[in-house]
Amino acid sequence: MKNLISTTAFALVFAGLAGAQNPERPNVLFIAVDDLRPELGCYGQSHIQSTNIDKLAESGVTFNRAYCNIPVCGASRASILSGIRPNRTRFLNFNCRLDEDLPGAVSLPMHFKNNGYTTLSLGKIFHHQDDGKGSWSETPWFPQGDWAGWQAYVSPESKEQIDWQGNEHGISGPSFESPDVPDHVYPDGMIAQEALRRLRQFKNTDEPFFLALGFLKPHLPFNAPEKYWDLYDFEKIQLPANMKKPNGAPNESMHNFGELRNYEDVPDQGPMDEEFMRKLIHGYYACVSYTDAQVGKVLAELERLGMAENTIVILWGDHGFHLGEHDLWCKHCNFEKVLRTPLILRVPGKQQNVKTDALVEYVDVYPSLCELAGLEKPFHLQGKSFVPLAEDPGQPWKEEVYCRWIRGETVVTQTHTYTEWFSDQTGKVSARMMYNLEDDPEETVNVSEQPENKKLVEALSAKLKNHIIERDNVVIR
Ligand SMILES: [Ca+2]
Repeated sequence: MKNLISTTAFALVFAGLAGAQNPERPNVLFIAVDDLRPELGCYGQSHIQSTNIDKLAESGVTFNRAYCNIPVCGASRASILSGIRPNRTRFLNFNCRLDEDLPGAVSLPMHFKNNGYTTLSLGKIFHHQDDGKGSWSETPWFPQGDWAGWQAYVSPESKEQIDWQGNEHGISGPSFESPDVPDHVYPDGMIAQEALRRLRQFKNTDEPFFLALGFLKPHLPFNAPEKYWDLYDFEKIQLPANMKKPNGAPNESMHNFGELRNYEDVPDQGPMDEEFMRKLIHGYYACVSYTDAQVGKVLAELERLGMAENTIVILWGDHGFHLGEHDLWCKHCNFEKVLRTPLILRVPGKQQNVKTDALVEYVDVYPSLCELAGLEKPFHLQGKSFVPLAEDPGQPWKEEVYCRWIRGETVVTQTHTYTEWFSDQTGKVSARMMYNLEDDPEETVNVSEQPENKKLVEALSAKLKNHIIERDNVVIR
């Protein structure tokens, strides 16, 4: 711990001087979207209406192969905000705390604050509002309303169905609703309103800002104003083509999507009927379009105020999401649909409408933003800045990125994804799976046991072992 504090203090003093000598320090608009998967217009999905995020992508860089390091809200956020990888002892689940798992770590917003930025958190940034102590210039702001907590039900019919006892995840109500209400009745509309108010205030201040907006949708329950449901024709909404466990996949790869089953209208076990599943997909799409509209309001105001040319914008989803693929829903596993995420970066003055297939991961966000703002990178960071990709998106980049979930460790390369599960008792590998993303992008056949893949499996297994040693040996306390 002493090492961390003393070295960081030196880095901060140095970075502070560097920042003070540069009056044109760019602002940062840091937009987190909860449970957003890369099913957006800018990712080639024409059936989703995401015109505002698409417009952002047209003016920046879209990362086609971005990966979260752990597919669950709290842990993914703790990792991205600390620049430190999750491992077998830290950042384990939805309710983890950075302040408990890595006390003393200098978070991304704290680093900006220490370098003269005004840092604000609106909505869901850290999973717990009071986590990341010292990160923000003000107490994090979270919308309040008469809509039953963060799950935010507004229709009387929904409220009647709520089980107010709930559990650790919150109260239990229906999995979606579609009332005819204005945007600002729900939290995300309120977050956008507050963001507009804050941007107008920033217009008249000299200090640069790091404004973090954490939109709650499309996280369950899929509650959005009716007009966003009306953007889609229910009759045209289809179930995914691949709704089966992959051939030869180990049982460790599957789960019972308890997060969804916790809702009152979802059976605790067994299959859901087809129409209901299509309704869930419809709801997810509606929520994506609702959040997209809120993002659009904020970006339009940034433009109107003349601040877009001095503001870096980064938009990210905290992990991917299953909508029935592999007979799975939600996150919490090691498949591509859950590990791969949307990531868009806009840097004023840089190339526009850039797409890159380079492999990047969420520990790379912290060093990237440091580089863009001209701040020293704290020594504890485990990622690599992806800023050079904004200039030259096709250059050779990382050969692999790493993700993990509970006992499953995954390495992703340009062509394959390989996962090993280890036993809690012995610590040894108990199961594995591999998919060839070029031949089988939907991950339908586990090819880890095919004799012709023996050498590749050995090579990827060795990479995982080395990665785990390197990841766990970094001095962070
Ligand atoms: Ca999430």
